[in-house]
Amino acid sequence: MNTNPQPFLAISNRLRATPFYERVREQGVKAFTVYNHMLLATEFDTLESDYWHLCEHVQVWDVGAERQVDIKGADAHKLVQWMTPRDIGNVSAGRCVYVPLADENGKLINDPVALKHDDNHWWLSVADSDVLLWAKGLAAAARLNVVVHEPAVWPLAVQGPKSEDLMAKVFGEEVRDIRFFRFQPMVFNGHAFNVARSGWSKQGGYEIYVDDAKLGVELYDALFAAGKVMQVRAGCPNLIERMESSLLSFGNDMTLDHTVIESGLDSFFDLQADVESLSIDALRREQARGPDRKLVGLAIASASDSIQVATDPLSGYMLDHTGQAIGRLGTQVWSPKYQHHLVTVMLERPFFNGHKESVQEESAQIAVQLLDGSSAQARILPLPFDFKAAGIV
Ligand code: THG
Repeated sequence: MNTNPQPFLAISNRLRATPFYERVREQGVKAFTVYNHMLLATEFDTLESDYWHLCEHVQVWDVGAERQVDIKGADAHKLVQWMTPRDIGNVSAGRCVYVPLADENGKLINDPVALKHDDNHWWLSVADSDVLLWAKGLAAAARLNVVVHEPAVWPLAVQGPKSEDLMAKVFGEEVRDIRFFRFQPMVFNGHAFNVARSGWSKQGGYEIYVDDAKLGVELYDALFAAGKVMQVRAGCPNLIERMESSLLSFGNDMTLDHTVIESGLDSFFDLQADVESLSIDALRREQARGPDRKLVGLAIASASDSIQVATDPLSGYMLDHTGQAIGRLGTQVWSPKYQHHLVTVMLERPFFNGHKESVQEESAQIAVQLLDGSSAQARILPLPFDFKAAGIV
């Protein structure tokens, strides 16, 4: 086996820093990933202690890698609707909306949160793929009256059960009135930042769209000063928490190769709505015939917190106990809360009958291969995980 020390990431200017990079380093970041050509922290103390802290206290996350694709002009609404099969006709200004973006075959491009400033001005707060280029290409080819660019904006997330109290100390009591997936300007040191009730955890929280680097660092420091009594810590999207909360990660759980329906993202909207969208016809055809694969959850009961499912190293597909590939592995992690190993997998059609109902059957089980050569029974569960319905809690 490999006895070399863990290789490290050579950081150059192509991996753009955020205004908070020095702070995050000082605060002891242990690992980064690359996201939208930027550094995104993945761990501070240990995955599990970061997780418990997030569930109990409050964390400030530098999620500046969640880039904004700014779309402005008379055709802005038209372009955003063209990119997503979700009907955005009724979205009002000041609202956030989760919008899968898909191509003419219904395959995913990205799964951003869209923020509507007004009819002629939208932000797509994107996951890890080059939506900027896709949007510019569509706009240029269709000769749309829009300007598409990536503004100097770095989201800062404040997440955890004490996030509301911390935000109220820094921005005033008014932040308590911001409802889920709404945003509004909130003033700090004389500058209005857009603040949304959102974030990539289910522990509650906000996202501040920092559009001034210098003031952003002052805000960062103010959050840590005010949060001291609440045991605030620097944090980041946490693998354990986001799996327990069934928050999907584009590139991990689903990719450019998978459709909106295969990824289960059609559950967020109605495919029958009348929309001018690039992917809608392909998606309706796929819905009628049933998808070829389906993203599902697996739960493996285990006494050990260190089991790992095996994959074929070339395809990345999980294997059943006979060595047969069952579907592409998404994510796997041990859940300390549910005492199960949680997995996402893009299960191929032979292993489900193409309809949602079949994977909801209580009895659906599959024997999967583990890294140590043994096998384990995995329960197939629909996403989002419902641990109560599954009898796990
Ligand atoms: N916040 C912002 N930008 C982002 C993310 C974010 N860009 C990248 C990535 N995360 C985009 N992906 C998601 C996935 C899920 C959610 C948000 C962004 C999410 N989902 C909720 C859920 O699944 O219950 C709510 C969805 C809804 O009600 O519509 O929040 O986190 N700025």
